Amino acid sequence: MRRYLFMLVLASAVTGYAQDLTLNDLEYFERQGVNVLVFSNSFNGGFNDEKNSGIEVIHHGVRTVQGGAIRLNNTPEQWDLVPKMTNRKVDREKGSIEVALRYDDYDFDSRIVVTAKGKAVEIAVWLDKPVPAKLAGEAGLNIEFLPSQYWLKTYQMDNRLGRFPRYATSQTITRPNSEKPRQFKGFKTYDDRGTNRFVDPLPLETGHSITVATDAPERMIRISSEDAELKLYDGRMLAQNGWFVLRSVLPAGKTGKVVTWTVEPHAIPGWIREPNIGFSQVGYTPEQPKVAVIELDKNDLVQAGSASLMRLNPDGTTEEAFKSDVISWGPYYKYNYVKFDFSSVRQPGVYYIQYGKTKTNDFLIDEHVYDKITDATTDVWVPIHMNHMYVTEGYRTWHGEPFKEGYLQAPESDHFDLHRQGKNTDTKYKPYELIPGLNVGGFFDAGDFDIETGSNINVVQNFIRTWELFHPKRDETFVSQEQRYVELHRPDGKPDILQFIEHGVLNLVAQAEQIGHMSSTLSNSVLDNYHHLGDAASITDGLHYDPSLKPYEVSADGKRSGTPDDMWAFTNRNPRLDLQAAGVFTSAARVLKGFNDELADRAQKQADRLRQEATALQRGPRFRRDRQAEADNDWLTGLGNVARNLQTALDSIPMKDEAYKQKLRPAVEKYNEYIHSFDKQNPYGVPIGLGNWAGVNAVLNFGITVNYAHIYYPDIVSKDEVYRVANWLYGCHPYHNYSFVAVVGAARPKQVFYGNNRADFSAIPGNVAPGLLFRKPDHFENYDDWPFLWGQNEGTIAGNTQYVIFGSSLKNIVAPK
Ligand SMILES: [Ca+2]
Ligand SMILES: [Ca+2]
Ligand SMILES: [Ca+2]
Repeated sequence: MRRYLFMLVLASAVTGYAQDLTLNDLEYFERQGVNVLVFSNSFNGGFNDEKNSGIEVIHHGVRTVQGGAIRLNNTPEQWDLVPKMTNRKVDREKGSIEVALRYDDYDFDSRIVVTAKGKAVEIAVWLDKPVPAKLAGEAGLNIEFLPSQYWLKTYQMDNRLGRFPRYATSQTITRPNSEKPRQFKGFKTYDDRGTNRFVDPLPLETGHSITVATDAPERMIRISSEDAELKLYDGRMLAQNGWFVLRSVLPAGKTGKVVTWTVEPHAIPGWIREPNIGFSQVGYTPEQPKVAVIELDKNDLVQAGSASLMRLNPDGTTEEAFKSDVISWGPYYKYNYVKFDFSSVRQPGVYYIQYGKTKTNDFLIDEHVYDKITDATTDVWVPIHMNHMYVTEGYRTWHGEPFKEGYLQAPESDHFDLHRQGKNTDTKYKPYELIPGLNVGGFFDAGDFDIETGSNINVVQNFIRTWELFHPKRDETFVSQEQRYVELHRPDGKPDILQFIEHGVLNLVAQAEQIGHMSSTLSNSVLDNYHHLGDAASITDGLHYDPSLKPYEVSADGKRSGTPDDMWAFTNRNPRLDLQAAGVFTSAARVLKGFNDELADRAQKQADRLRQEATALQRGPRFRRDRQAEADNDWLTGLGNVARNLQTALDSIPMKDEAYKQKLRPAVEKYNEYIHSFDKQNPYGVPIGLGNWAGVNAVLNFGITVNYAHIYYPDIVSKDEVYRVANWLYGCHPYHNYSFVAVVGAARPKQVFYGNNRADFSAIPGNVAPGLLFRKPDHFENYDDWPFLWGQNEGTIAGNTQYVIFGSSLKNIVAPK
């Protein structure tokens, strides 16, 4: 061992510092082409993907390996237990990072020490006490490989060759549930169909040394262990979002250094990431500013001082339309940025950008480029997300009518989708009792199928705002509430937006009428149908749950079953939510008058009642503090307040007089400062979020406010500003330059999204991705070959209808009617 180390030291001395992995200032191991992160991002449990944490490798710019940690399953799923990091220690002298991990549920502690050893890292597991008996044979050192970057590539385990399978087709066994480590909060991700056994994958390969991607230098990694057996698994056997897992089970009864791996990610000598030329895939109008942002590897020493705009002529020739020096913006996190301004080119045509050897795909300069930006969202994405309807398009049925059995009163419970039902139901219903009339209207939340009441309120609000300001009369959707039937691309003589408002209000009013107030959510009762992928109508069996029947048993009349799959209504009263609903009911009553008078009256009636009751409730001591906070909030002074509240103020302009509009001017001037502050914060000029849900909602809110501010105050907020968010959405952003809106974008929209068809590596047209997920300490990411991380790829009903407002307002500004 000592000799081996000596040789490594000698080798690194010969080949030079830059060739070895070293611990950098941001506390990760780095060499050109390889970053090894050790718990820069830690596990959270439950709702989080848990494919974003532990020991991770960013390999030639792509995060292809994560999940390095002590885990309790061969192929952990989202709700399997995760270790809590109780300590993290960086030792610069030794070039190591040590983390202490703990499973409270099993009183189980371990330590992982990762040490740079030349081009490799050593990962060592230390135990001060042996693995608890209950976890012997279950606890192991795991690491996970991104399937879309490894499938169809070869591997070699010891001397045996294999190929990572494109689809999960390995083997499994079943084991008694009693042997399964507990899942998060005691939830169960699987329905065992009464067998009392869980499925456990068998390894694809077993040995002591593996090289993955022997046929792809940019993905090749060698991992070996002398003291432990390596087992390779396919996590997709249990869950479509599973990764390939390499694992060594910790030995029972031992303490000290119990497992040691040597991990060497191959680096392509002198590798430099290809420049990412950010530009709007939708294209540009002749008059608008046109600035591409070029993202450069820090080792890329500005290979070209200039960039060119090339025009594709209709006779098949290509010519340089414009050339100019690029202008340095500077560093932002791990990359450097330069800008290429070709605003002076106004001639309509087909163009591409060339920077050094990098060429973009083509795009248009034309005054009509924004004409169709909302059509996919309003014609396809939104109607597909209409709940309680059969939805069809051409030859395809998107889903049958979901949840025919209706919704039960939720019992006291803690919920996997961040909801809670207290001991009191706050209703006249007993736990598990059917609340009639709720299976009508409403929109699926996102990639899941629940009705989030807050989001559904937002949807109706967003459509009302769109309608009242822009009156889009587009009719491409047939909606029959009577038949519970929706058909895409079949006009029915009614504006789709009004039908969407009606559909949202139908569910919200039913909640107010049947429950007496707003429910926080209508959601799944069991985790094993919450992660449903496929037709929404098959999530539940459509039969009323009858606990007197045995599970899976159906009553003689065929109307009831013993399967507890019915959805639940979470009914704890929240006066703030009731007030929000009352606000939207008042606006809806105004908009629906003459379209659906009966529903308009019902909405108004509930608005009045809810407002009165909620206001009375808020006088109670429970809510005194909120009221005080609101009163204290001097809501349109200071940059922060203006940024937060200007939109609400702008929304009421149509109802107010000229004096109000004048009074608002200083706030709009402040907002204009806020807009320009982003030019200094990052090279893209928009607010960029760093949370575990990438920031598209904040970006869209910003875009909407900029647009409205320009509409009402064009002398303060200039027209040039309204393109900031469009550029970002349609391709001018870090990591890649694809449009974040599914199918929208000239040549290269994103191709995979986290929608309910994500297992098909597909998208529902018009979906808007959350965007760039930030991984600490310095990495932005948006996978376009792996849909399953909701933080970067899931579109939501609130976000996508926000996009409709943004797009409608942009179209209106660019091409006023
Ligand atoms: Ca949800
Ligand atoms: Ca219609
Ligand atoms: Ca049922």
